[in-house]
Amino acid sequence: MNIATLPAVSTDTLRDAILSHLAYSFGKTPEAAQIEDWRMALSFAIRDRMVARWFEATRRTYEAEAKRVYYLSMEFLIGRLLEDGIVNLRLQEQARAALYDLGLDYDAVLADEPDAALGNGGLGRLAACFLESLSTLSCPAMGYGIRYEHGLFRQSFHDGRQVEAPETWLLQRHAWEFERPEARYRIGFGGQVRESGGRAVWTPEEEVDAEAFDTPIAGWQGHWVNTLRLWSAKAVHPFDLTSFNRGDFAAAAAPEALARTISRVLYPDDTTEQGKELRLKQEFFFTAAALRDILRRFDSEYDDLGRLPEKVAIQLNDTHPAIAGPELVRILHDERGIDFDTAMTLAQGTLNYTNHTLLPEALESWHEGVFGKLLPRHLQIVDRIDDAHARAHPSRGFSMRADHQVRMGELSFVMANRVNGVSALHTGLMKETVFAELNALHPEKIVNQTNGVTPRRWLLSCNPGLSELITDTIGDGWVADLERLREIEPEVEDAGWRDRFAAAKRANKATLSDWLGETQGLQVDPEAMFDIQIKRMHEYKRQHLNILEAIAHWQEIKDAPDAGWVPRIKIFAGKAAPGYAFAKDIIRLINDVSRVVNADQATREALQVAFLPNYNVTLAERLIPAADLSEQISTAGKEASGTGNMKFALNGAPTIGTLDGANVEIREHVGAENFFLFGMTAPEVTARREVEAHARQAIEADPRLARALEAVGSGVFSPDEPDRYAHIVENLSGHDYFLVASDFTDYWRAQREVDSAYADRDRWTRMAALNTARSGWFSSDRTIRGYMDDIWGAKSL
Ligand code: 26V
Repeated sequence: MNIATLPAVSTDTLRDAILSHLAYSFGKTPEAAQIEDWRMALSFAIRDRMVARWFEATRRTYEAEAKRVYYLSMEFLIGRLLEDGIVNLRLQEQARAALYDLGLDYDAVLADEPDAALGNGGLGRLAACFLESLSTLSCPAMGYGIRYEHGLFRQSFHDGRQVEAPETWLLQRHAWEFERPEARYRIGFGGQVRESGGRAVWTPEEEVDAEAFDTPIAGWQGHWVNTLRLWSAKAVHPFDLTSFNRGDFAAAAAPEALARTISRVLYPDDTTEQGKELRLKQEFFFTAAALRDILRRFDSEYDDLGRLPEKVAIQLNDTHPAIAGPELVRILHDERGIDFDTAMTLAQGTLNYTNHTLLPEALESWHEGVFGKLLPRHLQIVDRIDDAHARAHPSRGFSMRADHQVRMGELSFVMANRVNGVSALHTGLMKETVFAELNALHPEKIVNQTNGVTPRRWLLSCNPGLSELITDTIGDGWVADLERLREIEPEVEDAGWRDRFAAAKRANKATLSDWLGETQGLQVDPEAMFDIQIKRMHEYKRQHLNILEAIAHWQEIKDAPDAGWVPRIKIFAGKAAPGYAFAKDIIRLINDVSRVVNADQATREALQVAFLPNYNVTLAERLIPAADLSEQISTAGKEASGTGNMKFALNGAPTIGTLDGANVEIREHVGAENFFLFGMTAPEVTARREVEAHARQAIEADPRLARALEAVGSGVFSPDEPDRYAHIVENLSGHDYFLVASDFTDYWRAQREVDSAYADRDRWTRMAALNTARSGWFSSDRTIRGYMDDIWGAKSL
């Protein structure tokens, strides 16, 4: 069959394709097939429909000699891909009908797919949204990352405590990837650097192979398909026959096991940099393989390396691939013989760097001992880069090599053509704080690109009810042009339309409430307000502020159970880094509070609390469409952007939040009257920390806060171990770096405003609908256009 002429997809052709894959790709009859076989067969049938466009995109890119974009990221938090493929190829009706014909339930087949959880949180999910938008915008682009055998750990609770288990997504066959045994590069570590004929020659001591696995990423309507290329580590000599013949089977298999360690598991701590050698190995492994691949492709098209900046743009997603700077200089200078300064200039014209956090403990730096042992030549090159920069800027007061460290942020900044932050506030703070000095030297370098989310996954496919209403109202042009959601705004004045909007939300809440009943044993009234905070557990995100407010609220309800409370269910979900004890204690506290509060007959009509286990992309897709209220309550200045905040607003959940990250811009877009603002601003936070005993003061001034802390500290929620949370209370009444106590009173006030707004259901629906209508700017299509224009100089084909 000629792939260019794949038949148009009717239900019958799709059903035949599924049956054909079931037989010929998986060797199963329909009678013998398990749900996984059906899911694989359907996935292959869908994937087939992407392949022709994939080849076509490659051909057109070569033909146009277009500039290519390479997105290097340690993490791609993809989630499931089947529904994404079906929705983007617009095959939903056919797929549902074909499965129905085969006696199968569409939703059950989709639900069989494991999440590809190759990321920790915001940074990884952003990379996944960007890939989808790059394809939607027909931008010739490729993502590069690591094919972890184990993604982010699976979370469960024992007695309320987080327990981690390995994640095993690759135990099932992965439908979407193509193994490329021929795309293989040797990556070295350690060893020696010698001089030979005036050139440095690096002879690594240890070598592994990086083997490529390609996943096609189809954009909206499948017009364009880019590639996500993930590297898997393989032994150079997979098997030691001499050991095997000796009968030493463990030693025989050792090379393979050792090599595979590099791509075995995703590091689960996204906040504390521990300087682990294996992590640096992972970083160099995928970055070096990507650069080789990029240069091989460049060489196949052009013969002048001087054109690299004109034809290639490489984006470093945080500092994790920062070794790309020295590695590119090493290849150009040591291997290709270009003089050092020119090599450095070419690299600087090609690389760009996105910063995703200002938290000092998350900024990467490597001790020169570790760095030099693993990458001896790169350490020399970093020193030369640092020298060159110091010579060019004699007044410079910093070094990327201070305190025997290699500071990856400074290195990335110096090696980049453009450096960007991820929200207006964050970019401003970058200029004022961590990169103040570098910004003064290079005032044109830092630009802002406020994050966005893909509307295909985060509205069209996760919220079919609301999507249908929008499409009924304004047509489906909004899917590729999200700012057109503004066109629903006039309808918000129409009572009948508002009823339909409210009905869509209510239906989503009913679905979630059924699911909570079936899977979590929770009985929740869909009429109650669904108040949701879902994100990684971290002190700066202040899940403890939320639970303290819940406790105080519960205490007031107990004081006057019949006072006409607005019923709420507070839903939490999120993972804590395995070594982050405080974050884990907050999980346990929330679980303990939930047990006590949910068992209280006097208050349970008014308030329930739930912590859902194993937060992931799929759970987010389930929760966000059913949310009434979005909790975005970080200490101002700490959340670089947030992207969950955008997903909630888009799905018609107003925010209660601080002026932090992209909350600031969300509030500007949806209107201050449709956003529940509270808390100190970033400058007020800085000033407040200087106030002596600020937490004590705040607690003394607010009896509600005092009483809630008293309950936590005295064991109301942990009667079997009354002082279980003494250290939390001590933290919040003492140092309280994240200013939970100081923001509590205003948070409480804002929550009561939320109550009265929600009680007026028509007013609430109006606010919710205006959030949807005015969130179109937060599409990752807009963000990617910004990168294309301001950073990459790339064009849509
Ligand atoms: C940092 C580190 C530090 C070293 C160990 C491993 C590791 C892994 C990941 C990270 C990245 C943390 C930064 C991050 O995820 N930032 C989030 O980026 C989102 C997308 O821009 C943004 O919306 C969130 O506000 C920001 O916290």
